[in-house]
Amino acid sequence: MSAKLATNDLEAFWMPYSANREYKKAPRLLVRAEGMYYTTDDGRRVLDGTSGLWCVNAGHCRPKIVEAIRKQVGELDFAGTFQMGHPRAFECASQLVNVAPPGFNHVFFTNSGSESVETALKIALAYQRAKGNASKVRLIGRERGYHGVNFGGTSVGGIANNRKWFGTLLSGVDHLRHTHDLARNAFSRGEPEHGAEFADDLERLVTLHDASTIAAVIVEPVACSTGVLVPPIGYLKRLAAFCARHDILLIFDEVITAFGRLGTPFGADYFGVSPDIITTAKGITNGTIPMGAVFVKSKIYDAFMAGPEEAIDLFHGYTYSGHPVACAACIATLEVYKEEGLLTRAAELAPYWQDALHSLKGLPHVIDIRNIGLIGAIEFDPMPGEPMKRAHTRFVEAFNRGLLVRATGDTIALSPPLIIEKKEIDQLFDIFGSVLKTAN
Ligand code: PXG
Repeated sequence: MSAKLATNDLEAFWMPYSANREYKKAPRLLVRAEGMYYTTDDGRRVLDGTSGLWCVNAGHCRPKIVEAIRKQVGELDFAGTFQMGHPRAFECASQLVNVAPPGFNHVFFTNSGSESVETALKIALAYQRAKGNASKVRLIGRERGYHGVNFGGTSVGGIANNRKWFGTLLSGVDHLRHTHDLARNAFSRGEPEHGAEFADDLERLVTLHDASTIAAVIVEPVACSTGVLVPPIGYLKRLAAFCARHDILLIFDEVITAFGRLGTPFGADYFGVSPDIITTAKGITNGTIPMGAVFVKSKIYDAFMAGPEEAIDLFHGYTYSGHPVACAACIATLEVYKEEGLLTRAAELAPYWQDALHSLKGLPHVIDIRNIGLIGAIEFDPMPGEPMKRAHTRFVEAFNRGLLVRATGDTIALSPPLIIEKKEIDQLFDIFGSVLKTAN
């Protein structure tokens, strides 16, 4: 029998991606949120420098979204979408297609970024088979990539800590080299100048495995979880051209870059590259209700529509694919994005953001600063023998001084809600600058 715990006991909740024992000794608890700020359990206001976890793009507790959720859950709480339907799912998919890059006419709903990735990988494999390319079964990811935590995403992912505990993972997966090149690109503003040729690493993998065995390549346009690696100028175009030449599908994992983070609706728009499949989640509902969506072009959707009309075309889906409450949240979120011009607002703020961020150059232990759109990263030299500690101590200290940042490895990542004002950008860097001056 399990022990009876008081409801304020912290033991029962095994927190994800957390140092549970350390956290539970000195918990950081958030109890309310509005706009750019959280409120802690001891009544302090904390500026949200991370949009929650890269998801609250329009700021917290936006009344229009909250109201749409309230209304929907009281009207149609659940209806499945397997051989059934409800109007919100169709409306939501159409609205999403309207903001997606040209050609992405179809949407498959999931409940998270991880599920979007699994879905995209399975669609890629099934597409190749449907087209008669049954030998195209390999999947290519990239070192330092993050594609969620399920088995497919973990397999194509390239962050060692996320992989090494979990056995052999999927077979038939290989990885491109990563694009981080501190020696040539440190303190780049925006896209780094050097490294388009890293895309040629795909040629090595094609030579090794043969294109006839490769179904798809998956990359994040900007690799955020690993510490914000901005693609070198020309890199993504080169990768896309190579994929097209070899009939390899290109999947952009836009779980973070979709919905305005770079100053364009999608990352594909920003880089002027048209992949075949795009995965999304997070900002799709402004973080309010779990949801993900995989966007595909008609050539992919149509390939599944060639069999008998009464046959199921894709043997895949989740109980909650197109959940009515998530769809209502998404529709309201897209309205807020549109009304306030949030899908392009980061472009206006980016120069100010960039200058403010790069003013931290020269502070103790800072070895690189990277940025694109409303994303920033500050990399520190690691403490000898204690990887990740340098960023973690700065994250804790920033929180104590009223700022939420995200520590990943020896890097601090910043990604504030897209509603941020210049005075809040100043506030963010004032606090963080003071932390960097005093932390060890
Ligand atoms: N792909 C990408 C590119 C992501 O960034 C996922 C897939 C998985 O999404 P879900 O919804 O299953 O978590 C992500 C998630 C961080 C951080 O601090 C990043 C993510 C999640 C939590 C923290 O960098 N990215």
